[in-house]
Amino acid sequence: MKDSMKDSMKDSMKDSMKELRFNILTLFPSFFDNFFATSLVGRAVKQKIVTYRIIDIRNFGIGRHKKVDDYTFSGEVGMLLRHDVLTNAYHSLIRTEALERMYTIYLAPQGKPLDQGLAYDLASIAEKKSLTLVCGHYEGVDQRFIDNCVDKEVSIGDYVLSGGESAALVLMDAIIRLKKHVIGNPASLRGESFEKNLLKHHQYTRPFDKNIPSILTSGHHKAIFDWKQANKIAITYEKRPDLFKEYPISPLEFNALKEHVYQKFSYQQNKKRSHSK
Ligand code: 6GU
Repeated sequence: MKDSMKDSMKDSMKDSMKELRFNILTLFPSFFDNFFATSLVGRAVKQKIVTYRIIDIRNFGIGRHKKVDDYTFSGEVGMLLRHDVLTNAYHSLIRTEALERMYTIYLAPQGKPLDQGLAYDLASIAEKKSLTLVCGHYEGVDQRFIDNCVDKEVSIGDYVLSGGESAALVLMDAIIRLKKHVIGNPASLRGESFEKNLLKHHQYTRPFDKNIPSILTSGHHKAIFDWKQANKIAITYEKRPDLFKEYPISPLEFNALKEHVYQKFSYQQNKKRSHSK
């Protein structure tokens, strides 16, 4: 192999990291203990596929009382995390982490709503950079910290949380399970909920009884595949019309859906009729 080729391979290997690295800035370090010790994530940590550092913001607090927050200049009730305290906590990472290798996320209601697409985007950024998650508390953080240090603000939904920690758990879970080798069988990532904007189809396991759709035990792979597809579409149509609108339905699938809706409707009508007799 030519030396120049070796060099460019080395460069691209250097560019992508083997493990998924998280830095977490929080006032509640113990919040994360169970998360990193349990289940799929626990195993990934043991195997060093996931590594993490937790920075206790309190350690950077001011004075004898380690004060981390203060009143806003605009006079709202409630306190903000101080800019200098957060910045010092943040810069403590830079001793071991090159700034250009860090991607910083502030978890907050004003952020970009997390969905499976954003989880994939962040998982791909995490192939090259460590993800630093900043968990706010109180009324939020000083805007100067966001302007100077944050690459992206992320929200996990339209509701209010008391702090960013639970949001950070949600975000990390969604990202970690996309990392190679974390899920034993990567085929199980296929056909998941939200793939192509469809929810997952109904599933059954033992014990067997007559309420299990007979196609599923027929051994007829094409028929099972079609049933699953029709079932996903019907479930998405019923439960998440907002997602369904985004799905480019084919004429064949549309007919199957009409049939499904019609059957369900007649089933419900029959039930009503037999009750009223
Ligand atoms: Cl990411 N953080 C906080 N503090 N509240 C939220 C949120 C995040 N997402 C929705 N509400």
